[in-house]
Amino acid sequence: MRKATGLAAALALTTSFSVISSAQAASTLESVQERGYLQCGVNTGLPGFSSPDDKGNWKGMDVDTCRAVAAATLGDADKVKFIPLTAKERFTALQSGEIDVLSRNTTWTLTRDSSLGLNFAGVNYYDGQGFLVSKNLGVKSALELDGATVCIQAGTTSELNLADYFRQHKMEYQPVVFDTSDQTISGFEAGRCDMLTSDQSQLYALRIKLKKPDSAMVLPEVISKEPLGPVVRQGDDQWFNIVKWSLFAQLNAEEMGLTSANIDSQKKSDNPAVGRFIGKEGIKGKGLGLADDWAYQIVKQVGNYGEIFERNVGEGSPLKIARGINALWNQGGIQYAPPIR
Ligand SMILES: N[C@@H](CCC(=O)N[C@@H](CS)C(=O)NCC(=O)O)C(=O)O
Repeated sequence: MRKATGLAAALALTTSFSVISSAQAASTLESVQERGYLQCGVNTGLPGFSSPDDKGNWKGMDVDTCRAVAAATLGDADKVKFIPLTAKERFTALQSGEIDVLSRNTTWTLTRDSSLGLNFAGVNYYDGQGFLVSKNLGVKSALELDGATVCIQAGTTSELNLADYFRQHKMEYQPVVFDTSDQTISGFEAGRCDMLTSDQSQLYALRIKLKKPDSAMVLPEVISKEPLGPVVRQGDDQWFNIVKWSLFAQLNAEEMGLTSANIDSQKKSDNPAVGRFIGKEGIKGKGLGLADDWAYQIVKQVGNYGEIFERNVGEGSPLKIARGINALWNQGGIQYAPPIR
């Protein structure tokens, strides 16, 4: 037999090293369970989606997505370390492994889902980009905004959508770019721009931060599709599935009428679909590598999708956003989850 020399030997060595290292590399689930808590990347402060309350407890739809994943993987929704990230920082934090999942009002686009090495696990809120203007400006439509100065945040989908919209309508604008939403809304309040553009839900969230929320209004135009959802790194299908099914469990629970308040009493139900959901029968947790009660823990500790929506951004919140397209598919909306079976 010929002895491998030079390049061939080096190649053989590299190959065997990479085989060993990939066999030894812990999966995301293993790392989370060994560490004992989930590292979740969230917004620095966006009411309804992710912001700390007076006592420093993180609250919001995106925060609840993190809590659901912790309930499913660790059996405890409180075992989450929230890592606040700006729009510009968020993808690097995920790529570098600083966080296990990014849950930060992030729009699913082709570029982000492919060339960044990331995977979107689903949509926890269907949004669209809009405009916030001061009522003093006296405009009723975005089409009256030719020549406007626009407050906008760097590293967001909002930048390209704005450019496309103004170009398409042959209008001019001057962007005034900020790094965080606090700076953007302060800039707007200080009169640095005629209008602020962002996802519509965020406009409502930012408006309540103004000293006089009634002095500003959201224009009727919605200029883009912004499906917002949690993101994971490519290359760990099990983790991708766990985050994806943590969302689907919330939607299935709402569809089945399972709530945080009634799920315990459903343990005795002879409905087979309920039995599968709470882990009494069927595939149980095995397919995901989780405990059999993973979906039960999500609903018990965090709630179904409707409960999560209402308390954070709906009627039970200062934002009072209607369910709209975020209603379930059988209630006039487009939220739809594959079945747990
Ligand atoms: N959904 C859009 C926009 C997301 C975004 O970051 N929006 C800003 C606009 S207000 C924001 O949430 N900023 C909060 C912050 O960085 O503190 C995207 O994924 O690019």
